[in-house]
Amino acid sequence: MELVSFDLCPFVQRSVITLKCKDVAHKVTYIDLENPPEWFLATSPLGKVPLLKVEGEVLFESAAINEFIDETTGSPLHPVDPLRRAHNRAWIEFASNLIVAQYGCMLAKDKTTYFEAADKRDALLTILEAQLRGGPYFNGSVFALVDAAFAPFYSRQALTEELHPREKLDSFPKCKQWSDTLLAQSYVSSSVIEDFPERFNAYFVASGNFLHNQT
Ligand SMILES: N[C@@H](CCC(=O)N[C@@H](CS)C(=O)NCC(=O)O)C(=O)O
Repeated sequence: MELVSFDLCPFVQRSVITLKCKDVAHKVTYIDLENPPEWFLATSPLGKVPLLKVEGEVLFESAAINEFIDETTGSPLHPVDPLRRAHNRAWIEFASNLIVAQYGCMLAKDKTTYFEAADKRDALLTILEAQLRGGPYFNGSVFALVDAAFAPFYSRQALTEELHPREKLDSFPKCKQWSDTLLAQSYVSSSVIEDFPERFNAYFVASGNFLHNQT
């Protein structure tokens, strides 16, 4: 399997986590999303990463890619019970909304915009916190695809929490505990490029955002 990636993309990270967790041999091809190659534009229906090239097909959308990886390798990470599986799918979509809300905080150029974006993200975290039960994973004792979908949010939050008190998960203790569990897994910690913190910070410093450029 070949995963087409942009090195800071949280959606690609979901698939890397799934591939690593299931010990699936794979290759990652990085592209520059600001200067995408022609072959990428010709094969990616929405012009987005991740893509998964497999058996002569090109799959897109991280949720679909992850389900394919899960169904064709090892024992399933998605719940077997249809009701629970549908429930998890819905929360995977929720995770995408949370990642977009997080990106809004990271892109905000001034304090007012940042606080508005942080309010939107925290409103989602409040809903998520109320949903979580005993842990340590979303469904209980076993890591699932839904955990892979949220882990990239926590990887980035662990970097931004040093920048502003509002970035800390202190008001969301169950999310914090879940984050600690996920980030301690080797298939999560190794799912980003080696110099991820440096590349991540450099990208947002250069964007002129509020969080990385507070004076
Ligand atoms: N819903 C998609 C979102 C993927 C996505 O937004 N990828 C970003 C990079 S993190 C992208 O490729 N953006 C390029 C663009 O929008 O032009 C998924 O889950 O795979």
